[in-house]
Amino acid sequence: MTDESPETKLTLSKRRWAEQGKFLTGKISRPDTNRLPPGQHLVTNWPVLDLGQQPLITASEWTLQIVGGVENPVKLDWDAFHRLPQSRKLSDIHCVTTWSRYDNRWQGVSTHDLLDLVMPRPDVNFVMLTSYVGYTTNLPLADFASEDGILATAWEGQPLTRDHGGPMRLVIPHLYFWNSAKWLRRIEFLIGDQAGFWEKNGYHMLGDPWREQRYSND
Ligand SMILES: Nc1nc2c(c(=O)[nH]1)N[C@H]1C(S)=C(S)[C@@H](COP(=O)(O)O)O[C@H]1N2
Ligand SMILES: [Mo]
Repeated sequence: MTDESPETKLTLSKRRWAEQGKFLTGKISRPDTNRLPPGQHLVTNWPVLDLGQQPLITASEWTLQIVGGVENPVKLDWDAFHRLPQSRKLSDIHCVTTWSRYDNRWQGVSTHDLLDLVMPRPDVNFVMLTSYVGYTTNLPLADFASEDGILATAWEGQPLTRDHGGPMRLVIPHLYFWNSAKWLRRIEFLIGDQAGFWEKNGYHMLGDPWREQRYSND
């Protein structure tokens, strides 16, 4: 038989993503030297920081919506999210208010595996994250795709507590922690950068702790 089986749009998209995705993911990870970024001090507790409103979202009402420039936009409920590959990551937290916390054990879905599911289009280069209660934060797609990036549902073997963003939060450990949206509900894939909540209010558009990118004019 010389007849080619018809390729579905999704198959073609997956092939293209496989080509493009390998250039995107895994390039950014924490440095081996200077583990503590400049101007930071270590804490052993885990402070709670947010704008004060901590939404109560049960697993049964929780959803994660993926929108914007992707081949496969999805809305995942709790069960669908847990059918995705589950990963573990070990990473440090660096908050712009100068505390850092080493060796946090996370479980959840790696941002890499989420990208493999939704397949951003080739021209997408930024993401906007939106939480329940409206908090937003923006970051480059390449940083979202870092090998340490995880959509975390557990910390130190326990379900993520409500005050730390449970049932699910983002963790992008190589950027200041304001980029790691708690109670994450929506990820939008964008062409071009847009400012999220703190980025509109004076924080840096990226927030690299090793370059002390705290404020927008730094
Ligand atoms: N939804 C939401 N996510 C958020 C915030 C927030 O106010 N709302 N604050 C950010 C900031 S500035 C920090 S330092 C971390 C704090 O996370 P923690 O309370 O688990 O330490 O959450 C980030 N994610
Ligand atoms: Mo922060």
